[in-house]
Amino acid sequence: MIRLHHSPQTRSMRTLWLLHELDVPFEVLTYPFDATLQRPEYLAMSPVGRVPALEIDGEVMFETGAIAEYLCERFSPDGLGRAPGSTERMEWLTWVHFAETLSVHVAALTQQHVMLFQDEMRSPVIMKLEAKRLAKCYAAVEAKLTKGFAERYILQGGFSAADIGLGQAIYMGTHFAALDDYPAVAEWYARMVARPAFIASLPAPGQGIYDQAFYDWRAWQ
Ligand SMILES: N[C@@H](CCC(=O)N[C@@H](CS)C(=O)NCC(=O)O)C(=O)O
Repeated sequence: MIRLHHSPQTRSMRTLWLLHELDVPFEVLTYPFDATLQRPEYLAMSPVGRVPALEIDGEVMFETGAIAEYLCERFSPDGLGRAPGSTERMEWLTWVHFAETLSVHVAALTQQHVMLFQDEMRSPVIMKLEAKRLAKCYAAVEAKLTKGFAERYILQGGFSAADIGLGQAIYMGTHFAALDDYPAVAEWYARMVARPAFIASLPAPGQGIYDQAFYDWRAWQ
């Protein structure tokens, strides 16, 4: 039995998208993105109250990167995963986990723009800095996608969990930094968000944490 503990439009969407792509049976428990995640019963699964948590075969995992590694090893070692010893293994691990480097900037921007209820706590300086650091991550993905061969996916060998991790992180990132200066990323991203499994992982109307398509630090200057 696989059960995903999920809050819409958060990192748990990355695991939800992966589960849909893996086409394995699973259920989803959806939580509001609030103090519900600090209840003892949730903390018993995720010790600092973060989403996702994943119940699988009587055990519980947290951390999207670890979950991606484990699920791919189990269900798609040479499809969405790259098995130990395979030529793309090192690259796969690198880019699966690079999603988290993007996500820390998205999390800081989400806190600044969306989660702080007192305007005096917001800092346009932090907003600008984090948006620029996020765009620097886009530049790294742009360089990867244009690295000497016409890649359709993050890895030359084809669509993998690296596309899912980065696609979800960039989906969140587009709320704060546009893809206009990154044409290869924009072209790849358009294909990622057209995938049925991505669409199936989107929040139901009114359920996400963002009520704007784009949050501009300049609005707070
Ligand atoms: N590195 C963790 C980060 C998980 C994480 O921080 N999730 C956020 C949602 S995107 C969360 O649950 N935040 C709640 C909080 O900060 O209290 C992962 O990749 O799973």
